[in-house]
Amino acid sequence: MKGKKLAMRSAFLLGVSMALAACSASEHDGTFAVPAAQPVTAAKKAQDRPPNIIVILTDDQGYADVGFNGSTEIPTPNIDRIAKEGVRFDRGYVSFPVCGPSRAGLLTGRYQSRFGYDLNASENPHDPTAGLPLSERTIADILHQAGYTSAALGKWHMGNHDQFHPFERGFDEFYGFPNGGHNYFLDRLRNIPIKEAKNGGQLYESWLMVGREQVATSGYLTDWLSERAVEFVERHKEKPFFLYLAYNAPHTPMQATQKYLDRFRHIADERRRTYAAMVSAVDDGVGVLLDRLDTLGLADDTIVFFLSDNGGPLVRARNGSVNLPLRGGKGDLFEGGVRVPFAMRWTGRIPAGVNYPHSVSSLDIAATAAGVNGISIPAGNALDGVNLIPYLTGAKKGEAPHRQLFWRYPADTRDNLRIGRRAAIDGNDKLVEYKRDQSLFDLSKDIGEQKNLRGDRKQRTHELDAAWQRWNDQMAKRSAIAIYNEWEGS
Ligand SMILES: [Ca+2]
Repeated sequence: MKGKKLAMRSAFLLGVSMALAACSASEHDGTFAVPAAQPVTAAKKAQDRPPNIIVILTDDQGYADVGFNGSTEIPTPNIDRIAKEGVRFDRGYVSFPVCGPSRAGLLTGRYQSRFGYDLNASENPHDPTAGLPLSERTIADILHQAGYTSAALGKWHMGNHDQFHPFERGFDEFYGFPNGGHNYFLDRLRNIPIKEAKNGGQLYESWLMVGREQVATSGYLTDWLSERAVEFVERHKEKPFFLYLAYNAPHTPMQATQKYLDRFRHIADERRRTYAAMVSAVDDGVGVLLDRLDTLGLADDTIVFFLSDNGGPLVRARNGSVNLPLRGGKGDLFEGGVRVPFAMRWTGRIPAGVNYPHSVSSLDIAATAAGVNGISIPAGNALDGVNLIPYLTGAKKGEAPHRQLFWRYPADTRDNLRIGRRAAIDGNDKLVEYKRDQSLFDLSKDIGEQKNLRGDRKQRTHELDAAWQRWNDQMAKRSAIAIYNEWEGS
């Protein structure tokens, strides 16, 4: 029986690899071609007003589990529209391989290590140090000065204390939950005030928040969030808006409605089947949202990002995701932990149907939002990302947005100098260190990080190590937050 299971698993993995190989040979051939006909009218129209910005973030979705990265088992035609009508990032990275720090980086546009957010924060609702430090500004804060209306939908995870509420961080509307995850069947939730929650399980079961209030809701969480997203866009169609649509799908618990499960009867493994259903529900929501942008005539005026907050988990919180051909998953600094499905669309302004070969980062989202509005950032909150638009379509086309990217993952302590794992990318070369064991990989030839070149390229290994040390010297030496294992309810 076990042998048969393994054989099936191998056949499945081979299928994924073949699908990816086929994909890279045809649709994504590495070229960066600008379509001949740029719709000038659309470009002109878009310049008349600041663009709306939508960030669609999924939670723990595998690199291989979107159509635009080659998945045929889980069709995502609507998410794929973003890549087809815009840019698929071949090397799209997040700044950390688990939820909290990754989101802290994305929302601020800064390496979260700069402000000591190096691990998931404690979920203690009474701890004023358990969340995104108040010294930091979010994308919503940045866009507020340009007159945007902003909404946070879904998973917040930037602190359960009142002072970390999205309304205190630049957002005007909030529909979701403040902690790091949630149950999906809304009719089964309970009236547990966040402040009275004794543990993570109670937070997962608590009523959702609308604004600052917790209210009874019904339906399926993913659908509910998609409906709120469409309503928000409808209500704010006349003026620039920022929508941060942070689905908690397909993060555990594995819960899907029959409507979505029925699409995947052919998947024998129950976890994988439920995962596929949860991704499919997100895809339906993305479809409704993109359709609404079309009907409202806003597609040309709206930048849409899609990405996952980290790689698919293969061990803890395993959800049935696949990151192949990447090595590792959530929690790893191998590509499977930090290289995610990532696409961007700005119809008429950036090229369409392009496979972008250079490294980009989730840190670039805030910088792009600031850049398209000409907003300058105070030195104390200087961004680590770059405005991607000139790289995709303007004077910097052909240049790489980032020569280098860095990661660090401390041991489970507030001492950030006790590094458990770290990584640096410089061009195609990547240094990865686990417990002082270093590896050097050439990502241009070895996407799966199988061949350690450290022995052959000692000088290069040393250069990346030194670059990482220089970066690390600028980062916080101590955690500025209470960390996840410091609450008795963890
Ligand atoms: Ca996550």
